[in-house]
Amino acid sequence: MHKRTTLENGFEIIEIANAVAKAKIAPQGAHLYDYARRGETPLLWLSPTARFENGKAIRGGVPVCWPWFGKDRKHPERPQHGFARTAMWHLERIDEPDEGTTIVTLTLDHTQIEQPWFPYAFKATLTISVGRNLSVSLTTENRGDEAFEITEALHTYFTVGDIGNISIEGLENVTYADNLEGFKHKVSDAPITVAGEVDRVYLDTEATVVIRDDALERVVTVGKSDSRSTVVWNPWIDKAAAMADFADDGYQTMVCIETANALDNTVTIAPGASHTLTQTVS
Ligand code: TA6
Repeated sequence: MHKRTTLENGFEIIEIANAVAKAKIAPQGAHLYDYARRGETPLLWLSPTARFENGKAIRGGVPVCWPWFGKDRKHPERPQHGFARTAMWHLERIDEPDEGTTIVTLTLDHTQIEQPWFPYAFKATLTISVGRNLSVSLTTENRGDEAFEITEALHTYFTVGDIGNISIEGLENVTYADNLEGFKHKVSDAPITVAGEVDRVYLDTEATVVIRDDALERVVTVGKSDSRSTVVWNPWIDKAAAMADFADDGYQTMVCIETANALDNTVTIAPGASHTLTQTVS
């Protein structure tokens, strides 16, 4: 089952429900912002103060950072994390191959959006598979006659029971750029625990990440393909308080594990070629 709704302010949402799970997606940004298996605590975190307004990225779920990740240091005037997450994507199709699987496909191409930053012929496709597991794929096609370079992230916000009671495994001994210290490179041989602001881009890693959530008594596995970077972020107290759409205490029940190609891990796409980044959560 799926239903399209327009909120009073004109913001569109798509609600998905099948035998095993439910989800909500905004065509703006192809933004999956709610997913839960039936009867379970939602997998994705959504700020209670998130805004559902045209032109504003929803604070939570899976923002699509594309065709660049983060701040563009060469062009500081550009929107952070690219323009895809506030663009209106086209709902291409919804397939229900079986009673427990719903596949939603949305597209954004260069003819659908006026923007001065990425002067190429492109088509981006986001495919969301809602079932017992959640899979999100972002495909970039180069439809022009010159190569272009992107960075990207599926900037996924995960719900946790208590940020002080989780450990994140899989990135031990992987070099990361610490955004809290000018992207200085560091490494640790221990699972990640969070007791303050964390903002790290782990580089040159294809590793599966596991969030061990003792409070919710669950283990969330984040697998990926064609992704060389994994971003781990928690804003902690001050940064959470500084964001109007991020509930002040929201940092206590979320962590971002982002499947990405970021910083040094850029992706060059030749004319006529395509590249697909996939995050699979179970
Ligand atoms: O992914 C981590 C990060 O780059 C942080 O530095 C922080 O800026 C976060 O993304 C959220 O960015 P946003 O533009 O969504 O507020």
